[in-house]
Amino acid sequence: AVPGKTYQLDALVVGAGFGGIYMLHKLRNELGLDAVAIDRAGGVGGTWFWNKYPGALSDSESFVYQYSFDRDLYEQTPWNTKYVPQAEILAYLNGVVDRYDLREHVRLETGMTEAEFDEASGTWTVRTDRGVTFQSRFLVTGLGLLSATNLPKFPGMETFAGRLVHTGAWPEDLDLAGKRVGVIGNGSTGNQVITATAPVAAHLTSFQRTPQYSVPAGNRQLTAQEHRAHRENFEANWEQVKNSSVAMGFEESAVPTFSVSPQERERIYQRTWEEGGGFRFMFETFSDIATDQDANEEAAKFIRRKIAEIVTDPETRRKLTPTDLYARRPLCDSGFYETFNRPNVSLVNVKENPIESVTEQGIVTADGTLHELDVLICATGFDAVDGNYVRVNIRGRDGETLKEHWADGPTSYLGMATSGFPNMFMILGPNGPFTNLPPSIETQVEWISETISHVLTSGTGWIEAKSETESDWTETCSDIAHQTLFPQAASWIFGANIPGKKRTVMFYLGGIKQYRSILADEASNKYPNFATDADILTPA
Ligand code: NA7
Repeated sequence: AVPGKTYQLDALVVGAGFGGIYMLHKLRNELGLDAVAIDRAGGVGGTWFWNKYPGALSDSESFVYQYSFDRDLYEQTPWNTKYVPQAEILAYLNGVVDRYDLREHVRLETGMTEAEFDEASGTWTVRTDRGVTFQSRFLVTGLGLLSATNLPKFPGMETFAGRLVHTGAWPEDLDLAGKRVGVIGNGSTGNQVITATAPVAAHLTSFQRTPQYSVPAGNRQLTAQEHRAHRENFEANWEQVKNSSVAMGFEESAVPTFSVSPQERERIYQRTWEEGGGFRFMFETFSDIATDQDANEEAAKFIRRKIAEIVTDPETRRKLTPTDLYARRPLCDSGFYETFNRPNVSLVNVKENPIESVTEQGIVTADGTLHELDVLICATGFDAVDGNYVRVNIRGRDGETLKEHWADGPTSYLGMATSGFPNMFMILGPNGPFTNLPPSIETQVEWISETISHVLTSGTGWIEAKSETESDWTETCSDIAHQTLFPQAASWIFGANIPGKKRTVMFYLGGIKQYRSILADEASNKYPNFATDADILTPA
């Protein structure tokens, strides 16, 4: 691509992760469109390109953490562990790019800076930080749900003489062996990076604001028999996934917590604890952990008892034990609580003893202690879901930016379309399904592809979600979310992790089965909730 030049396309895909790669394949190889993908990263893979921190692992089980659209690809994927480490997922995605001859159609180190829709020509103009401009009829964004990094601001941070890194932009040259390492954050990422780093670091200090509930992941080699069964049961397994709620490859429980005896309850928790899996513990044990306060507390108590059994030092145990609801994104680990029994690991509760400043040598806490560090790792999460959308200027039909459109919180129809932004489709946009992501990504990409095909064949110039439909969908998502306990816990799922960010509902918690059926209805009824250019431009 030549800087200063404008390229004409049928479709531009922004982002080359799980979503963008499949989208590009659909647009080019199935619809035969002139389509290109751009990505700000130096390689394809999205999340799995950026998050190269030690211990990075998908905690959806490997047999469902893949594409399902190509059975041969599935047969050939050599994953033999229950969960897949980052490097293997990245290699897989690179393999997919080559398998479908997509590499020459991906422009790397090319970030979208601005996009603007022109009503007269019915095209998007997308400018990039490379000076290259694209003009395209369709714009599909797969900017990443968890991609815009959140870096906390502590006084003096810029004076730190060691390495300061965020897990979501991990430098490949960083060796933690023998280093004094500090980790701020203990969500899914912090949990993994702490557990993997403690055995190699000279000393690790974990700075925790809110203790978390975590259960064992139970990662292990799959037996040859399991591996074969996943392949032989391909159709049945994916059918199950697509007709479930969280798309994790197991049947969600229909049994309420207090419908069984205390002994039976304990047996079910214990069985799942031994098998492993955060989503399994929350959704496969009992049906009401995420919706009923008492059921939630019962599950939380079990995990607290486990923490008490694992952690030997009483003060450390106290700091590690959560007392609030078990209603954030469920975590699982490979020995997280055990890590705090190591002599080279210490724990600071930053609610009790806040970080006052960062100096050349390390972190100073309120009690006056200087925690000397060679490396400071921020596992502090992301400006999730809409973060990457409001960091660039995306200007729709009326000149309104998406940021302005979302001033009261991000909205969409189906997590993919938003009114005033014609022929633009988001993969994992706000108010999409909350699931194991590859099945939802596939669902969305396939629907977007079908919708683009509909626009191409229907004689329409462009379509966009109707404004009232968008309001209804937002309300639906909010109603469903408020039937659960999730909104009561401060987490990224509701935008509660970013200082100053408005707390809103950002997911459709109705499950993938229901979601897929709504999508199918929309398409088979010829898009009743979308308006066309003719509807909008022709005066009544
Ligand atoms: P999360 O889940 O948002 O966790 C971020 C962690 O960082 C969490 O422990 C936060 O504490 C902590 N944090 C954030 N800002 C600060 C400040 N300023 N001071 C101290 N501690 C802070 O991000 P992850 O990367 O772990 O996981 C995101 C998703 O990626 C995950 O759910 C998976 O789906 C994959 P808090 O709990 O807010 O008190």
